[in-house]
Amino acid sequence: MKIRAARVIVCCPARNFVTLKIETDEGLTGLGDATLNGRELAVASYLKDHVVPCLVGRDAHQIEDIWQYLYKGAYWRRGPVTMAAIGAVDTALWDLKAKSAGLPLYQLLGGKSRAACMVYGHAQGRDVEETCDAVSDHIEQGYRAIRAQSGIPGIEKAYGIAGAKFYEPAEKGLPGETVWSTERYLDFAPKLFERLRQKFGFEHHLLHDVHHRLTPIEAARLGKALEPCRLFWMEDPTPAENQDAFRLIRRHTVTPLAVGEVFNSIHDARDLIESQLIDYIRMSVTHAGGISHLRKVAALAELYQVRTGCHGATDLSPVCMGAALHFGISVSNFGIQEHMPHAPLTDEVFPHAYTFKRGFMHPGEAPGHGVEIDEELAAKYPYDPAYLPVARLEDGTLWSW
Ligand code: KDG
Ligand code: MG
Repeated sequence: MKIRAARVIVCCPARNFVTLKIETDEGLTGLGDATLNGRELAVASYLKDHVVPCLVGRDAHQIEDIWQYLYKGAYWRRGPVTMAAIGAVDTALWDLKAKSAGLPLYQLLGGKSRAACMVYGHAQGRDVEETCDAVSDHIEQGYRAIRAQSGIPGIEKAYGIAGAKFYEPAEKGLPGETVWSTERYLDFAPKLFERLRQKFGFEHHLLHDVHHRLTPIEAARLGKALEPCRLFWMEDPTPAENQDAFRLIRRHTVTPLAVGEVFNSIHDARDLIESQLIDYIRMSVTHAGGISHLRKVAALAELYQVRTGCHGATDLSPVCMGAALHFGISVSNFGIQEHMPHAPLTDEVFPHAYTFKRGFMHPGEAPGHGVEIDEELAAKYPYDPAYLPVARLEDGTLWSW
């Protein structure tokens, strides 16, 4: 099965996506997601200008060799742009291999380890009571696990609170600015979860994303304060470039920790996993070099009882979600999968076999990863530049968004 051609499709059906389509001499096509929010064209160029010319003519079955060729062969290793590009090739090749075998991808990954993947939804509100309503709405939809984010008194545009129904942090034009106050947040967050537990009890899992904004000692304080609320996880409490920060956080709290949505290599996660400083690893198929590399991360994590909790925000395309669900249903140490439903237009452009039912998702039984692209429809929605916002402290200091 030789690679005949490969094309990069950039489109904006409700938001920007970069998709790689590989075609074989047997007439099969495979898809990979290469979307890097706010930096889409960098990956598109990396693929178009540097990767596609090296793919044509290769045996599409040689997934591991092609991965190593693109990784080691480039000399310049790692980084979000490189790894998203390699991830798209890898995902498209797994899609092709499974299609050529006539099997859903999870069968090639060892078969099912569970009936379906538990997912968590996003409940958000402008204040505590609106967030309570959103949690209640998710419970009605059958979610077993819910991430809760709320507007914070005195903070304009708090992280995780979108005006629209379909959460989308990237905005048209130059990066928007938001204001952050750690003091106001730390005062507020425990009250939010106390209220949620008081109202809904302990039947459902509650999750929370700190989005890289605290210092290690502040994160330790928050984790400790949230212990009575028994969170499923506290996500990205500090920026994870400093992995030692997690030693300090761990010394003070038993609130489970989830990290890794901005990681792109097993080397980013190795110390955190081997030193048992985290409980969930959140790397995605798209940003972490595809299914092949993510399986290696999961295998390392399995040794330490660290479970997966793949990033699944709307900026990861349905192609990523399809691949993530095949990965999730097959891997032994699956923990949970993030689920932010895409806008209906996104779903129309990317028809897919995966389904959601009462808090669980299933990848479906279609051969491959089960996600396709309607190119004619996609062409009606050309790339529309958008940036993620930045955050500043109240005195103007630039902070982690
Ligand atoms: O593009 C950035 C988003 O994917 C990110 O802000 C979402 O933190 C996020 C999450 O946990 O889904
Ligand atoms: Mg996050």
